[in-house]
Amino acid sequence: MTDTAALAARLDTAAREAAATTQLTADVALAAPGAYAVQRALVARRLARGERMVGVKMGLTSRAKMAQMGVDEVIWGRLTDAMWIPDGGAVDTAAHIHPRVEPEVAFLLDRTPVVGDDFAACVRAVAPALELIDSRYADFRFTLADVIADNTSAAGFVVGPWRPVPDGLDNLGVLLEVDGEVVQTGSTAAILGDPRRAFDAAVRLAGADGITLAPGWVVLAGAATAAVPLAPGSHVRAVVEGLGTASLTAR
Ligand code: 0L1
Ligand code: MG
Repeated sequence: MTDTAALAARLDTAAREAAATTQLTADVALAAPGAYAVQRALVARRLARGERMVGVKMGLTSRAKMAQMGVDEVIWGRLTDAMWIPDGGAVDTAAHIHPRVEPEVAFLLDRTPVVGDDFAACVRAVAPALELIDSRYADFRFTLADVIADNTSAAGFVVGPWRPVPDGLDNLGVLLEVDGEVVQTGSTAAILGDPRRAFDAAVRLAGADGITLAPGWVVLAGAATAAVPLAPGSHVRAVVEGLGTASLTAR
């Protein structure tokens, strides 16, 4: 087994057994290109088990998360159908290591975009969304290369009702509620200043890795607030001004 395959297998096992592993970078030298190769191999294992790609997610899209990681570029990960949680659906917390949720905005692609394409010409609809993240590393601690290899902590996502793209997306109020209590407030401005920039980044970064974004795929634009831990029994709802809500219940 190559290093890349072995590292992907290690992260895959950690996710499937809900048992944290140590950072890959504690054992091997890894920079972003090698880390994306591990991510590709990691998701290839899921695809070999019958999952299919349904989109991509952008990560570290807020200035706060970028500063925390000491980077000035967003990262991206792959979404498969097995990660798609129906709106209002249930998440088994025992199937994850230390799951967290964050409110996001999702885009539905109408056609395959190329770099420089106009957002409005390529995106058919927009929706409020929740991302379930679960680092496969102990204590949710990692370097940039580690988190890229770990498919940018992607574990699941909920998409609320799709609606036509409104005129302005750059400053919509966002709430994250747990059991009816507001636990985080933010704005879509936290997503790269305007979540439409996440679409541009998705096209550029996934395209550079040979990924063709397909009509019907979802782009998760990034978090509008900090993520919060997902506790068993809790009901979580993202509310995005003018777009509606997306929710899940944790078991
Ligand atoms: O979706 C995200 O922004 C998460 C990116 C990875 C960092 C984290 O797990 O918080
Ligand atoms: Mg996210």
